[in-house]
Amino acid sequence: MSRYFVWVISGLVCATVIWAMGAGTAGGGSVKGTVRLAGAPVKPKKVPVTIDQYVCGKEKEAEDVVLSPDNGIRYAVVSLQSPPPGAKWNAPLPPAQIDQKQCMFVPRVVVVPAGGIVEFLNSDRLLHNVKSFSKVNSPFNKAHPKARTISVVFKEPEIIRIECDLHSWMRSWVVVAGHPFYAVTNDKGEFALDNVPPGKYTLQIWQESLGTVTRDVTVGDTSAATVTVEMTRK
Ligand SMILES: [Cu+2]
Repeated sequence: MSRYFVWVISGLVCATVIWAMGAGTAGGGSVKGTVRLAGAPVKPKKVPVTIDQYVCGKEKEAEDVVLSPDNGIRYAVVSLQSPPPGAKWNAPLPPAQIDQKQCMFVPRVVVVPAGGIVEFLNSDRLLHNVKSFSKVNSPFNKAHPKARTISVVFKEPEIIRIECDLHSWMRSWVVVAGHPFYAVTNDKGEFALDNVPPGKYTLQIWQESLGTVTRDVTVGDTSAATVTVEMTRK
């Protein structure tokens, strides 16, 4: 293994650790919790596929709300509405990646810091297209042949919908964050924000089709503030 390779790998590891730690602030507690859909479990919606079935298949999960068996919501974005003073990243982060696999964007949601890069990949053996519905950042619309990587810099904080014009069901979201205290819920609906300085905060929870809810939390010196947030269909 070359020295250069080792250097690159250790750089990536450091950057990942810094991201997880919410760089730029000293120590503190954490906020952990679960985001759930209120009410009875809901069956996932399917979307029929009418073109390119040889790659895309015959139907797709709509993924407008992705739930665990007990209604934990995946891909909700949890953040501190007002970050602690001085919160910032100390080092550049590796690019986030959104792949296109069997005519779905994977993952559905990524978070990047303002000024960060998203690499759009295409693992499918057909042409896709990446179209952004940005309002604050510059919008773009690019043809995306197979195996090509399209790198995009997102300068300003914004939640941006990404679609493919060729396959109407394809959708993903780039969340451009203005500070490090952001988390995306996992497949059980769980999240964690670590190294939050003690104090009172308002959590903001956003999900693409359920909207935004807020929740006040108090973070102590060492213990974790634990919250369960319920969202409802409108
Ligand atoms: Cu497509």
